[in-house]
Amino acid sequence: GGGALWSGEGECGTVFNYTLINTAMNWTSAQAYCRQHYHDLATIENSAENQAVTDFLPATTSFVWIGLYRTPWRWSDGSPSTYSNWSPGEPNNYEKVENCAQQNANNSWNDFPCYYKGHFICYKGNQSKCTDVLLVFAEGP
Ligand SMILES: [Ca+2]
Repeated sequence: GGGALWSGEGECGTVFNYTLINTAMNWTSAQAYCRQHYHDLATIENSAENQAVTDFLPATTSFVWIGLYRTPWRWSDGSPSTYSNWSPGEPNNYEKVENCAQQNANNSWNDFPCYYKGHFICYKGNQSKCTDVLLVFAEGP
């Protein structure tokens, strides 16, 4: 006999694909590493993403590199995002050599000399992730 096919779509949501790299590198080397192994240094486009990056930071990490640099300020992956979360008084371009951006453990950003070595956040790009589609086939009488 004929069957009835029922299908339901799964739940979908955005997955933040950030990864903390626990190897200290300067900003340029960090960018090259992320581009080779992931997508790029972290792009942060809104406060939710900013929090997602913060969640990666262990208490022992004073800062991580993110994919923001100048001049003008722009994202390593070319993202047009205008979101920013500078610490009060930043970016101050201290001694005119602070051309890369770090995120502090307090969740805000600071411009900092690119040659400093620090841990960093790579970015795979956000992806929409859905649970499996449920397919149920029921035999009719
Ligand atoms: Ca600064």
